[in-house]
Amino acid sequence: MPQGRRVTVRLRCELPVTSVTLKYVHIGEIETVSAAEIAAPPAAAGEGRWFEAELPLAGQRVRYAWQLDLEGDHLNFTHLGLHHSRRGFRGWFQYLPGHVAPEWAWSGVFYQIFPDRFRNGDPGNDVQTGEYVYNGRPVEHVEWNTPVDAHNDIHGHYGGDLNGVTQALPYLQRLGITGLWLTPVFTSPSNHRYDITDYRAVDPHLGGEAAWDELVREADAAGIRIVLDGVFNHTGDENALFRAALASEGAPERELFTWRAAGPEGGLNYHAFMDVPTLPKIDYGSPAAVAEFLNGERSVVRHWLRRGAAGWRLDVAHMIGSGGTDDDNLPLHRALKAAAREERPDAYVFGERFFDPEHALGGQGEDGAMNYHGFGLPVMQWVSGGTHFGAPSRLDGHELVDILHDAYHALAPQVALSMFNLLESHDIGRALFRVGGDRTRFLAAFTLLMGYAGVPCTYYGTEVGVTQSRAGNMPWCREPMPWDEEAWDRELLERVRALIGVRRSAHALHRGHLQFLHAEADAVAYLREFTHADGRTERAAVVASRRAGAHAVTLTLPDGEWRDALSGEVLGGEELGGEVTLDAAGGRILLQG
Ligand code: ARE
Ligand code: CA
Repeated sequence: MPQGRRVTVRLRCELPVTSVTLKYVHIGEIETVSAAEIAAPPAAAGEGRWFEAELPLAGQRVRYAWQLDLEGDHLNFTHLGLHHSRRGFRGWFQYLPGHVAPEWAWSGVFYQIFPDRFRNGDPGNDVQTGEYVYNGRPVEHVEWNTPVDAHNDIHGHYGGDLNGVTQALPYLQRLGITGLWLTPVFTSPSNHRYDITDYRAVDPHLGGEAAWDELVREADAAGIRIVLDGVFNHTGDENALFRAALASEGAPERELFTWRAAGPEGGLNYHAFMDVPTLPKIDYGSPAAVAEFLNGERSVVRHWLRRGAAGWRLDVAHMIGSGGTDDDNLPLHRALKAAAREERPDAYVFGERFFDPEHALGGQGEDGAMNYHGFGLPVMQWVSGGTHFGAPSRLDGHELVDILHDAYHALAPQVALSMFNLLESHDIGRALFRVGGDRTRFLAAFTLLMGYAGVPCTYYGTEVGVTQSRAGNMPWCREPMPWDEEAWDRELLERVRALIGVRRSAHALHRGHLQFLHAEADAVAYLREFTHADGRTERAAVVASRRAGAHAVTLTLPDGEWRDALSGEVLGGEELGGEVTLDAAGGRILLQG
């Protein structure tokens, strides 16, 4: 509850304390303020006395911890628990003053669509074989339901379009989806469209402007918002700006790209994403580039928010810059986000940051990041018991919890709740494939996803059982969605739908704090807890096993009655409280309050 430049923080404490002190970092020094004991708020349940203190808000990131004085003893309380030693600032709680989070996203569930592969709503707009040549090879039309093939990785177009997405809105709505992330939809030659020719036009092969407008209108009516993919590190090599820049050394467009000597054996004379010639790198040392794409009056960022998009996923966000360090790039990211917020005050902007996102997420920059390393990759690695990008792995539940704990606490809670959580995407292996098609193990991971802190996103087709024909990442993870319902795994679909429903209805899962409860080699559990201003607490406990068969797990839960979120079965009671033993196979979510 911010009040001017202070925020009130409260502590419920079951220890026999003599006094409680709030410690915080203020302009580099540790300051303290004593906490006052207050009456328990009206709806508070459970044991304990309540304390309250005013935390002054100086700087962009505030860090604090509690000191508890007991008879002859002092304890520190941080997110690492209770301990005697100070441990520097490790484990201190964080708060970002003035940070405005896109809270609408917290209570939603996203669905990722790769437009060429989701649904062909209008065969009339399909790319025809030989219609044009791209990067020296003619494009090909591929029949729906033909398995993906290496030979047309980039050139094979299945014909999916935005008309198809609009047609599928009732399906998505029934599944419980409230947000879509569409990989790029602007005019581009390849099937993935990360090589954009025209940033201000929806690809005619996806139905063009009319299909976009209709989709936005219908999605809005269905309570579904659309986040677009912003490819701002590079353009496509057929982009008019790049063509002009390439054509003459004197062209004004020249400064928008990054040039280098071609080298003795020839090769590219410009920098490109992963040296892929079709993806020339934009240079944000150029004010014209910043204005054109990010924050000019007519920038691409602004344009599509005006046209109805609800936010941006930033492709290779860490690369967007002028070739400098993360620090050099931060002002640019802040400017991008500020422009987005001017157009749409609740725009959700998150970066694809495959590796460490922490640096970028201290406030004012992106709201969150795709949570690969802090969630999806370790969870899938654990549940599949398999390899981690080719390297053998024996990650067990203890290590998984360590990784998740550190990643969660590296961020302020407002940011952690805005992380974009996912198990799979168009860039990595499909979740069902990685667990060898085992539904039980997949559902364990999916349950962890639906219960976790951050915005969950599921990848198209997984809900009906779409997997891969062979091992690897792209293009194998980009099979066309089957619309013949005979091919669907209905049982899986119903369970996924039910878990999405739990996510959407449980308040503790939207805003709750996260705390790990349990770890053993094959099982992990965490608690989500949210306390309202009146002291009423809502809780959810999430437990998952990576075994394909029954696995009895014993948890120690906060007192009170717990019910299984899916079956409604009551698991605790007055007399039980503490220990609960349950079968964690396939994952369980328990609710209280
Ligand atoms: C194409 C082919 C690939 C081929 C590649 C290289 O499909 O089979 O290996 O070319 O020649 C887009 C397309 C891709 C295309 C790529 C280049 O979607 O199909 O690949 O352009 O033409 C890393 C980055 C991460 C990036 C991925 C692709 O860290 O940011 O690589 N992701 C974004 C998008 C992509 C998109 C681009 C970037 C470019 O989401 O879809 O690619 O705009 C491990 C590694 C990571 C690696 C990750 C995934 O975790 O450690 O570094 O991510 O695997 O591969
Ligand atoms: Ca089509």
